[in-house]
Amino acid sequence: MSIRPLVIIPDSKLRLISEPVKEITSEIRQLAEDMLETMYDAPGVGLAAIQIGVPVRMVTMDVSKSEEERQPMVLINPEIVWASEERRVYEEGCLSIPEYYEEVERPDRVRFRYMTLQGETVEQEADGLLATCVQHEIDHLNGVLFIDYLSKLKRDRVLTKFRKAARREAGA
Ligand code: K1U
Ligand code: ZN
Repeated sequence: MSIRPLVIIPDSKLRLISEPVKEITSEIRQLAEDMLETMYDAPGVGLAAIQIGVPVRMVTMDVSKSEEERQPMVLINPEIVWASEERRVYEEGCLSIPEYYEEVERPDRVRFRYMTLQGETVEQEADGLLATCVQHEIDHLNGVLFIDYLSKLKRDRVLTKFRKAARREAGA
């Protein structure tokens, strides 16, 4: 297992459409382990493979409370199959946009389908943080970031800040 470096905006990899996983190989199992380790280390409640630079449709999540036992989830080729009309606002963060949090409105409840590492297809309904998180992670697989839901003014402000930081780091 290893902790992999996180891809940070404005890296263009974050805008890629990730490819479906065709077969569950030892590389895919290794990737899942590394994603979980990287997510717990960050710490975060979710991670998409592209956030460690791998453009495949894989997500890890754990929305258990800190005092509870860990509940790691590995989602292969996840998709939203139903979303409620009712919407709710949640303050979101993103490991690819460190220390920036903003309110985003999304469907309140969703039903999602995915394959497990054992090759089983699962359908599950979610509300609360799990619903928000799975939508945020599936967006990553389609090159969408939560800042895309904000006003142009807010998005440009955060992009400018991270572009400047990237330039400073490249020059250092
Ligand atoms: O995909 C990511 O960038 C991970 C992101 C997921 C997410 C969080 C909140 C709302 C929607 C999606 C994070 O995990 S950001 C970090 C975070 O929220 C957190 C960190 C430690 C403890 C609890 C939450
Ligand atoms: Zn994110």
